[in-house]
Amino acid sequence: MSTDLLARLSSSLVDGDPDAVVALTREAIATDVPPMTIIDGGLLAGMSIVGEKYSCGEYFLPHLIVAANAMKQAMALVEPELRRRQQVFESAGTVVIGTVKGDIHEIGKSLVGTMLSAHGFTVHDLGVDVPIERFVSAAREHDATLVGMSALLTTTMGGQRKVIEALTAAGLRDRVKVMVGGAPVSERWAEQIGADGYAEDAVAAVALARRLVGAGNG
Ligand code: B12
Repeated sequence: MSTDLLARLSSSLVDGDPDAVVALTREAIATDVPPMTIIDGGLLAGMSIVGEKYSCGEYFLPHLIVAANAMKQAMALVEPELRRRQQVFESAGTVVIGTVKGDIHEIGKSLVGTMLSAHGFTVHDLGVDVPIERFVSAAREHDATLVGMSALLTTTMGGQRKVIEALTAAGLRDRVKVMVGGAPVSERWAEQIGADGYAEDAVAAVALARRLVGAGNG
């Protein structure tokens, strides 16, 4: 019964059991549950509970990481199914994300990227130590709706401003929203450098991204 299977899939994500998430996703595909139903009724349902638990302090970062990785593994199984059935998986928006030049901290940036991808965004992760021009060329190449920049060092956060300036100089700033994050970054900093938003963690980043692309829920 697909409803029971989806409930178990959602619970396994909430319980942080990646093996069960993968096994139940495979079972759902094998029993012909439509891919979008697997995503909405199982994976995203579980992920939103994880997000709520994190926001209210019941869950901590490790729970988020485990769930996000499990979701990523499950999405890798579901996405080919979506394509096979020629269902168009409507992306919530296209995000180019990376850690700015001179900075090799990747955990937070990757978590934000994974969470965005888990919530329907198409994510191009440029990695760490990303040169200014690379953000600009990737935004153009992928026709990005959003550029996300991470900086964990006070010495590298200025790179976020430089990327915004470069996006403006390249004539892309009107087309792309910019969000920034990282431990030393703040709402105030985002305003100072002319970013469109700041989020303190990956859950808030998803809400912010949705708000910036006009998908609500932010
Ligand atoms: C792990 C770590 C490292 C690892 C990184 C490994 C890796 N693969 O990423 C290593 C050991 C390599 C490292 C190196 C260094 N580190 Co370090 N590092 C840390 C540490 C302990 C944790 C960072 C982390 O991963 N946190 C967990 C993640 C999940 O949290 P997060 O990154 O903040 O991300 C969340 C939010 O910020 C937000 N977010 C993040 N990015 C984005 C992007 C967007 C768009 C949005 C919306 C949101 C968002 O959402 C994320 C998820 O919830 C921090 C301490 C700290 N409290 O931050 C120091 C810290 C950042 N490091 C520090 C320093 C000084 C260094 C070094 C210079 C040390 C040295 N002398 O070599 C080097 C710099 C190397 C370089 N050039 O980048 C300092 C920075 C001080 C400062 N203010 O500048 C810190 C604060 C430690 C300290 N208290 O002194 N580091």
